Amino acid sequence: TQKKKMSLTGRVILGMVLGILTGFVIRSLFAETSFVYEYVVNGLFDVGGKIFIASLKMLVVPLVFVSLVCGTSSLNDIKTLGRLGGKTLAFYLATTALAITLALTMATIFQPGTGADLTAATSFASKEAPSLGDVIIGMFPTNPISAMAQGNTLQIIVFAILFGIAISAAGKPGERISAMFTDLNEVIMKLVALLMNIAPFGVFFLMAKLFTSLGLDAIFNLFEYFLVLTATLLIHGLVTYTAMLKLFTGLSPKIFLKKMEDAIMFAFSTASSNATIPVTMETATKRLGVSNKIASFTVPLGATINMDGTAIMQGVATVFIAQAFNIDLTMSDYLAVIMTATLASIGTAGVPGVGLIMLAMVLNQVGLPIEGIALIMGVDRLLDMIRTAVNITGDSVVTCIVAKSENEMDIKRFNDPRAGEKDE
Ligand code: DAS
Repeated sequence: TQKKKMSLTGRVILGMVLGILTGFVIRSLFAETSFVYEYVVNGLFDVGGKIFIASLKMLVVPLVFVSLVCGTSSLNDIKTLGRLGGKTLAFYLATTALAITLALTMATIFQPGTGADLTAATSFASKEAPSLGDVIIGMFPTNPISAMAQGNTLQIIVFAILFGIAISAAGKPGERISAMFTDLNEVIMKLVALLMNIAPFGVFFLMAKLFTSLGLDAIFNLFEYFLVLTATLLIHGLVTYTAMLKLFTGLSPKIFLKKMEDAIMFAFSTASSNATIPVTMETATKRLGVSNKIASFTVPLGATINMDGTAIMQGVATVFIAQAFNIDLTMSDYLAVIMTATLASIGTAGVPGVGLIMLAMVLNQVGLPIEGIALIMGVDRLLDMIRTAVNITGDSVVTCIVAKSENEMDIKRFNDPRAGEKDE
């Protein structure tokens, strides 16, 4: 008999661990000018990692569009759509506000910035926070093809919803188009499954490259910031989400977290909620048992507007920077931070490092020096990876809550530990 092969999750973990070790070994054995860096680190690892990220991103636009058209064309009335949208938005905003409040509380209690050393100050450009009006106007595409070409998720979502509604209203022609989209969706999901097979290698390349250059020394200098932030991210990921899932759905948080493994690892190694959309979608529909109708809407929307981990970083970082510069924050500053960070996260795509740019807006809002960002930039990459994992876990919790409340969840599938697992 044939020996059973390792599951995909097992292989991805293996790729990640081997990658991290390889990175460390290369870093300690070879000089940056050596041929190993030239051909292996900046050659093989770089190329392999970039191809992996590109292949994930390649799937995002067709997947979001096709699955959402399928989802909305099977909703037979606008009322359902409105209710679904309202509920999803309310949960996304509430979890983000909760996340940032937790972050502000933790940072105020543990004071990571008191006595911090301010030597790193360099200049950092800030952008104005967009107004809510601009964000809403920006959601409507003038040209759907250009929205797709630019990968503007919110605009794609709006177009797909309108297109889906038109399909369900168009009678016979609508039915034919709808059948075609259903088939197309199957094919794209198959493509996701195929590409997941290269993930262990992709993750290996990304980790190996990153860990040859990751400034771990910086972590020692900013140890308290790092610790408070990581602890807050973990508390939110493990306690807040678990409690919410239990409270609103009665489902087992343990099964939920176990099934999230792949998506969490993808988010961690790519540091991009957007690039992780295909995996989050697969996890939600195939493993957690959420219907495509719900997941096709909540997952891409969440990857774009719901960033709890990022909000947590911004909360802790704001208090840290205020403490480091000896500036007192008032209660209204705290409220301003909660508002700005929650609003700024809408309309900003889930890509690596974007949280730092948004942080500049938050600092601006409460009059803190933008240079503060330079203090924490050195450790941001690793934290970006952790907070992205929290971001997509938040999207998935809300996805389950909305699905359960709409009776769009296959509980049997959720509870089946093998559902959707690939170990061929
Ligand atoms: N990396 C992010 C994400 O994709 C956002 C951030 O920079 O915080 O979720």
